[in-house]
Amino acid sequence: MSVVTYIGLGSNLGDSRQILTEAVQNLATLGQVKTSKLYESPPMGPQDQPNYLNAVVRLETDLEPLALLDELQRFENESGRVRLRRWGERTLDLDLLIYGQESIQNERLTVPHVGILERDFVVIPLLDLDAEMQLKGQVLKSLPILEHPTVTVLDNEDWAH
Ligand code: A4P
Ligand code: MG
Repeated sequence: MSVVTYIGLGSNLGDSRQILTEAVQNLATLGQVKTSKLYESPPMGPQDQPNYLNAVVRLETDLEPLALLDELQRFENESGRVRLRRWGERTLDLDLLIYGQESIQNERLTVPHVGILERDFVVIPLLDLDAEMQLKGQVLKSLPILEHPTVTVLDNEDWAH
């Protein structure tokens, strides 16, 4: 039985566009994928780091949550992941944002991912993939953070092809 999941992609070190393109190709080995537009966003957290490229992928997969997390972490490591500090610069960050309708809480995984509703660089690409999406009883397109977005669009949904 396949489940609809959403994966958040971020990079602000190295050739971020190439790194995210390869991440989409890797995710496509796990099931059917659809990509959001490609965005640039100012850093959340320490400000003395480069802007991020961000996107979200909708992935339909048969993998269980922890098996999916294993794959995401393998892709991070294979991209030569460098991560210097919490909320700091990194070559590739893959977050499991949403897994079907499930709420998951264990030592390796919190789903839905914490902070989705406060991060326009996550909410805006999610809305590309599902304009009517709701999460934790919130209609995403009505969130106040969308009134003054900090992200800019770099490319349309075809960016990874
Ligand atoms: N983990 C728990 N739940 C999840 C989940 N749903 N998906 C655990 C993925 N991992 C999850 O992750 C640390 C641990 O979280 C993992 O071992 C996993 O078991 P990490 O990626 O090594 O740590 P991190 O990313 O440095 O920390 P954190 O708190 O996950 O940071 P975020 O929330 O990922 O934020 N600014 C902009 N503009 N764009 C960004 O993309 N990203 C970050 C990182 C900071 N600032 C940003 C951006
Ligand atoms: Mg992370």
